[in-house]
Amino acid sequence: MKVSIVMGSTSDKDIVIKAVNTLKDFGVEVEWRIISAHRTPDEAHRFAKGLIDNGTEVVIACAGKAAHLAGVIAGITILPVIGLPIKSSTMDGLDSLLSVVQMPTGVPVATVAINGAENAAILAVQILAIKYPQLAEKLFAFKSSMAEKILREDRELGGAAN
Ligand code: RP5
Repeated sequence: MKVSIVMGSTSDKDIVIKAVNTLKDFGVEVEWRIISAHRTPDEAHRFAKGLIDNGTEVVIACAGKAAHLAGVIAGITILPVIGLPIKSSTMDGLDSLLSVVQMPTGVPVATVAINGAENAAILAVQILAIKYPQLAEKLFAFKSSMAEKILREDRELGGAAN
């Protein structure tokens, strides 16, 4: 089980590392690369064309500003592509979000929230869990622990769960 993460710039790394760590927590093999749709377009094409041969099953593409990386990769590969819009300095990430999510019919990019790196990773795990039962087990445990945490916090607050 393998996820390839690609980001447009080294400046995306502080956000993207959260997706890498979440995937590792689930025991998923991760490859991460810096490839720009604009600055290294040939490499972006080579990367997208080689994904299936290198064993990748899901792609997470992360970029900010005019964030075309996820769309370019989704235009080349048949693998599911999750788009992670990175918050930019000038428009709070709305530019990135719209660039990632507004794909033409026939070329979907499953877009998560601005800077939603953990959710990008969890969505990738959910896709992989269709094929790998051990990941489904981990997701059930993950959901239970989230629920337990909220119930505990509610109890501590003196809420109805008491
Ligand atoms: C995008 O442009 C990158 O994904 C990054 O979020 C944004 C800015 O890149 P830098 O100018 O910081 O390298 O391609």
